[in-house]
Amino acid sequence: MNMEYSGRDTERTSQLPATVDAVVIGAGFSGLYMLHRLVSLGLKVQGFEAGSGVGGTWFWNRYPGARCDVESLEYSYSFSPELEQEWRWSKRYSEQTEILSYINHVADRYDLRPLIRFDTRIVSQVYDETRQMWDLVTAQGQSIAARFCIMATGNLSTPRVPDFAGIELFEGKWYHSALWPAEGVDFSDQRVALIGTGATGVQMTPKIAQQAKHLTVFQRTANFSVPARNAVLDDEADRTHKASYPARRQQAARTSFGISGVPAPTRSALDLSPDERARSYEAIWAQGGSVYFLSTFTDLLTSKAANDTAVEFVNRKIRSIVRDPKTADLLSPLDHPIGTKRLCVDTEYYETFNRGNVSLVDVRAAPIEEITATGIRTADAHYEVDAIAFATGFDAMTGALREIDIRGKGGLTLAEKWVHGPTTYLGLMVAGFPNLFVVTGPGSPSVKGNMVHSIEQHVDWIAGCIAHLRSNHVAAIQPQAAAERDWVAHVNEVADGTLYPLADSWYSGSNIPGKPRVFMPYVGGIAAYSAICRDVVASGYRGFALVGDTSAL
Ligand code: N01
Repeated sequence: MNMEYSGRDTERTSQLPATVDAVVIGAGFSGLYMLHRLVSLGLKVQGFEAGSGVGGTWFWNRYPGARCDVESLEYSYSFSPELEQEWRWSKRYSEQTEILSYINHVADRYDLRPLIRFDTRIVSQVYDETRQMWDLVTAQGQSIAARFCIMATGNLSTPRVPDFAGIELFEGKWYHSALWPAEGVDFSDQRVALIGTGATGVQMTPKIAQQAKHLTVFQRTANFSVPARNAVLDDEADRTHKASYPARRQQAARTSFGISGVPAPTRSALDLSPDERARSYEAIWAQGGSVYFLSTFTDLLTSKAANDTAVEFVNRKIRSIVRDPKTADLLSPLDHPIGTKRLCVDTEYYETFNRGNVSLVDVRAAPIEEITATGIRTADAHYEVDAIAFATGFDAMTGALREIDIRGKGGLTLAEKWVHGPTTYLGLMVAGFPNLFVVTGPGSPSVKGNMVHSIEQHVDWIAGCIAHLRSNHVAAIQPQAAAERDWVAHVNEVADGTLYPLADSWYSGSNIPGKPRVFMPYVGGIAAYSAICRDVVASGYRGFALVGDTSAL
């Protein structure tokens, strides 16, 4: 196998503590903040991270063009006013290297690194009902016990490398976007194939095209993309934003997406004349950004007729940018309402198809049949390439949890419990798995908004819950089965009131053959969700069973 990456599955060998109060798995945005909160509460904690450094998503996804599509002043921690003020973002949307530097800065500033065992995967996690403790084992067989386990394992952290026939015969190099070599890849003078046109492929395309001799993009499904309009963050914009940071964070918490500064829509797309509507879309297109675009009107994600107006606008834009009409047609999505799959944000994606060294291949019409020693064979042609970049996505939301052999009460595995799809209460906990918390799990808004905002909200909730249990000498908390059932029904009911179920996407597991089709994120909005979480606490952890007395242990 020629896939190149570094930092996986090696382990430091020094002894682990036999027992800690809490284990935190994952050292991305979630894991780091969770560690910080638990240490502040006085808990003895141990963090684990499969990679050789902190950063999670931003550690692994080093592909060309990787950057966040939420503005950096929003996509950053709010827990520390000092941190907010001292960090200076250089761009409206920061690139991966800058976000990774920020996360490293946070790890050092709060002295979190010594708490983390790097290069270490947890492979098994078993709940002992007698001791009311979790027993965990690492890939190399080291053990540790903890009362609380916090899964900060991420929503998009299990890369999906398709098992194309013949891949082992390929004589060039191939790479997956989420396992990209830390030292980068030089595609100069190479013929490169890019497979996948989701958010990742859309970011990679212009960057690889600038370097490669020729880039062939293999597209199965066209995706909508809107321009980022990325720009240098000037001193004035930085100062203004930072001067009102607390108010902005509070405003973000009152929105659906957890982002401040996006005007709340007030009108239906259907209330305007075609000319007025076109002017609104043009203004938002010029401003850039996906959340802005989807906030143009109140009903873009709930009314098919309203959504169709946005589809028509973007498809018209594509045809105005891409000179070859056949390529423009192929790039125009027809199979899903805009925004029901992740709306991509790009820098010159469509423009890139006007370059002489870029071609687009429709692998829906003629699917990829095999990878050969020298290229890619589709149903109707063979494409000679020197390198392949896979932007084929992830086993999202449940993949990282299912990779670990997690066994709760009665020996039930999480994989068995979730055989028909994930079930959680609030996306935070699973019935039958006491003291196991999931940060931004299935059933929470997570990927449907500003991840860092959602992460902080979850971590604060979990920290508050653990503090409550400890001060009341409660040994364990878990959801009641009925509360979990009701929450899953509510998540589905809310999704069914929108257009989201009309798309095949990783939101519903449909990108992974055999994965149960269940719409996983909660799309009721961050503000509504946070209010429910607060209310559950205020009503004495409604829907949870709190059991056992630690003073007797
Ligand atoms: O993955 P995807 P992604 N043959 O699953 C194609 C976040 N993110 O890594 O649609 C041919 O969206 C597949 O085709 P199809 C963001 O949340 C954020 O791009 O299944 N093609 C699709 O085109 C995002 O949604 C940022 O027909 C195959 C692509 O691979 C999430 O990560 C940037 C194939 C996979 O698209 C995942 O995005 C990047 C096959 N056998 C990512 N198998 C920002 O913040 C798969 N495909 C900006």
